[in-house]
Amino acid sequence: MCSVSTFSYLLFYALFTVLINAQCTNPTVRREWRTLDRDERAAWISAVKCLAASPNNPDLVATGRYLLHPYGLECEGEFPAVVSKILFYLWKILYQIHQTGMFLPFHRWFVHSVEQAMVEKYGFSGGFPYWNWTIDAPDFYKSSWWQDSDTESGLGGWGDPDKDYEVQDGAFAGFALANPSYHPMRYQYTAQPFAAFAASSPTIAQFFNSTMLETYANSTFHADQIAAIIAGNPSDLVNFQLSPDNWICAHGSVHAITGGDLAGTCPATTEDCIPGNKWWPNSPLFFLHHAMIGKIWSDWQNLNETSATAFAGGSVQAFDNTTYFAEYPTRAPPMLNTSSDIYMDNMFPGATIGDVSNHTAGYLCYVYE
Ligand SMILES: [Cu+2]
Repeated sequence: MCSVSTFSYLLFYALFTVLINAQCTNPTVRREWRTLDRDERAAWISAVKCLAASPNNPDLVATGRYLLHPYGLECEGEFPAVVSKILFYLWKILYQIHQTGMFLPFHRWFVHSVEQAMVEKYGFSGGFPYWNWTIDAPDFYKSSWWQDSDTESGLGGWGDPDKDYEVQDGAFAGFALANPSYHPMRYQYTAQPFAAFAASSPTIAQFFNSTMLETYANSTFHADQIAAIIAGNPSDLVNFQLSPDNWICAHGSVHAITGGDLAGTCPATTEDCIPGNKWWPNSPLFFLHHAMIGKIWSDWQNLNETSATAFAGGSVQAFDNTTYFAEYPTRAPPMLNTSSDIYMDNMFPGATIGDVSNHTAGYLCYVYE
C-alpha cells in the first residue's frame, strides 16, 4: 500500500532546509542486504515499489544532455502507473555521471535522495541496505544472492531463458520497467560480458583489447581485490576512482554479469534496440549496488584525512581517442570542483560535490556496518 500525503511531501522539503545545519548525532546504519530480517527487506521493497509507482516530479527539467542518448526523446512522456519512472530518469544522464568526476558524488547523492523520498513519502525507516557482491564473486551464478524467492521480501533469482530472461520469482517478478521499452524486469547471467558491451558502440570498442574482451566479470570483484582498491592510492582520488569506474572494473562488472535490467541485452519485444549499458539503472538492484560503491568510497575516505576530503575530476568523458583518454583519467575539462552542482535537474533537492564528501555531516547522516 502506498499512501502519500501531500503535506508530508511538502514538509519534507521544508525540513530539508532546516536539516542542513543539524548535527549528525544519530546516524542511520547501512547494512548488507542479507543481514536484514524479513520485515526489513519487505519494508525496503515496498517503499521502492511505491516510489516507482509515484508520479514524476513536476519540477523535473529536461536538459540538453538527454539528447545525447539515441533513445532519449522516444522515451519522454507519461507511462502507465507501475512503470519505474524514477529509475528511468537516471539512465538519461548516463554520459555525465560515468567516467567523469561526477561518478562518486552523483551516485552518493542519488542513493541518499531516493532513500529520503522513501522515508518521507512511504514510511521507510531509513538505513539504506547495500549489496556486498564480494560475497558472490566466487560463484556468482549460484550464490545466495539469487536464492530468495519470497514474494514480499525476496529479490528473486535469475530470469528464465525460455521467457526472455524475465524474472519469475521474488517480490520483483513482473516489475514493470520503461526502458528501452515497456517490459517486465529481466536478469541474464553473462560470465564474459565485455565483448558484447564493446560491440554496442564503436566509441567504446576502441578502448578494449582482446584480453579485456574475454575477461570473466567476476574476476574483478573478489574481496581481496576490493580491499586492495581501498588500501591503494591513498589521497589520490583520480586513481582510486578509476578502480571502480574504468572499462573493466568492479562497478561495471557487477552490472554486466547480472545483465538484463542491470545492463544487458535488449528485451525481445523491443525494436531497433542497441544492447549494452543504456538501462543500467533499471533494476532496483541498482541502488543496492551503488550503496556498495558508496561504501567502498567511504572505506577509502576513512583511511586518512586527506582522502576524506579529496576531490578531482572533469565534467566530460574523454572518449575522443585512447591518448586523450589516458591524459584525463577522471575526464576532461571543464574541470569540476567541490562547489560544482551535482546534476539533479530538480528531481531531488540539489547539492554540491563538497556537500557529499562527508556522509556524517551536512545533508548526510549515515554510517556503514
Ligand atoms: Cu552503476
